[in-house]
Amino acid sequence: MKLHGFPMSPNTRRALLGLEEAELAYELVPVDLMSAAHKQPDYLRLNPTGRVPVLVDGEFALWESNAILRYLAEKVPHKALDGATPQTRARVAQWMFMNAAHLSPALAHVFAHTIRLPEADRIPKLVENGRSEIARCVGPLDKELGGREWIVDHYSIADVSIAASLAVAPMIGIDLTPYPNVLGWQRRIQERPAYRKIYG
Ligand SMILES: N[C@@H](CCC(=O)N[C@@H](CS)C(=O)NCC(=O)O)C(=O)O
Repeated sequence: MKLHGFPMSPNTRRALLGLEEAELAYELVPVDLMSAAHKQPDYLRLNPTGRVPVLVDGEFALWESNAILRYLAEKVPHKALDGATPQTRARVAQWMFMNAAHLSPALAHVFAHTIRLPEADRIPKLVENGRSEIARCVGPLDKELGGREWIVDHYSIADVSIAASLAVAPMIGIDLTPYPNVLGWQRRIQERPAYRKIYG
C-alpha cells in the first residue's frame, strides 16, 4: 500500500499511526503542500477534494483519514482495532465522528488563526470559538477515560484518531492539564512503538 501525504500534517500522521498500529507494510509518498502538489491533476485523480492523505491499495484509492483507519482495521481483524462487538464498534465510531466533525476542525481553526495565516487574516473570535469547542469535546473525553486505559475496552482506532488530533495541542497553546485522564491516556499512547515511530 502507498500513503500519499505530507509528513507534518496531523491528518497524514493519523493514517501513518494507523498503518504502524496495524503493522501493515506501506510506502509513504510525499505530497508537498507547500508547492501545491495536492492541487495537481495527478493527485486530484486520487483525491478530488485536494487534501492529504490518500491511501492507495492496488486500484483502490481512499481519502479521509478516519475512513482510512476503518479500512486498515478491517485488514487486521485479529487486532479488533475497530472494536470487538457491535456496541464497541459503535462507540469507536461515535468518538471518531465526534473527532472528525468537531474536535479536529476546532483544532485546525485555532492553528490557522494563531499560526498558519498571516497576522492580518487572523480572526480572534474564531480562536475563542475553537477553544470553547475543544473544551466541549475534551471534557467528555476526560470523563470517558476515567478509570480506564483506552477510549473503549481495548486500544482502538478511536484512540489513534483522537491522539493524532490532540498531538497538536501544545503547539497551539491548548492546555490539557484540566484533563488529567486525557493526559494519562496521551502518555500511554506516546509510549507505544507506533507512536514513537511517527512522532518520535
Ligand atoms: N478530513 C480530512 C482533512 C484532510 C486535510 O484537511 N488535510 C490537510 C493537511 S492536515 C490538507 O490537505 N490541507 C491542504 C488544503 O486543504 O489545501 C481527513 O481527515 O483526511
